[in-house]
Amino acid sequence: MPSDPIVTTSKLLSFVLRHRPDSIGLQLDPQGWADVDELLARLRADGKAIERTLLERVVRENDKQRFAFDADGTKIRASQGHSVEVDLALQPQTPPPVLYHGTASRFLKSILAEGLRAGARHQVHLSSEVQTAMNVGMRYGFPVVLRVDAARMQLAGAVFYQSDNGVWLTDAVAPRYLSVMERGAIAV
Ligand code: HQG
Repeated sequence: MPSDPIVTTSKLLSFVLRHRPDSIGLQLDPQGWADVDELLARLRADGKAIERTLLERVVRENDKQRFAFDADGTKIRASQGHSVEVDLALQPQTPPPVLYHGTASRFLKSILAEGLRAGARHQVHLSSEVQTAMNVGMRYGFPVVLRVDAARMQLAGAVFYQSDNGVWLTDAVAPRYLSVMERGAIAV
């Protein structure tokens, strides 16, 4: 099956804009923005040329809206998921009372003992939708969905942010705020 250029370009941009801008000699500004002209030129110089129209389609049509242009369209950044140091300058927000985290069953024991940790990314990724969490969990194996008591966490002082593409972010989730959702309770 021929690969979808939107998907392959999205993966390339995730690699460069979230994890390894240095791999093409690119520097992100402190908020994670890259100059669009420079990004295209450096990709081209690295043998990974993409057309500007394709870049625009990826920003517009990407299934999770992973990338965003700035107001005048001269800069681009990943909306979340970075491992490089960036300050997305997100404002703290009140989350819905319940959020969800999808994971693989083999991680469950460790998560229930230690809580959710950010790992390589800056923060723990949570969703307001069970289905989205389920899809995230399926990437690593047999999916399990955890219910996160965001209301109680916030009362206890936890700070939540929402990325431009709607992902809820927080530093960590302690085990006492987690419960495993019964499969019967998940309408898929
Ligand atoms: C797990 C994708 C053991 C955690 C997705 C997850 C999402 C633990 C994995 C976004 C743990 C980290 C983020 C602990 C957490 N013990 N395992 N104490 N705490 N974990 O990929 O949340 O396609 O860094 O459950 O759709 O899976 O990239 O995070 O399984 O939105 O745009 O450690 O990435 O979006 O994995 O996914 P990840 P995630 P993109």
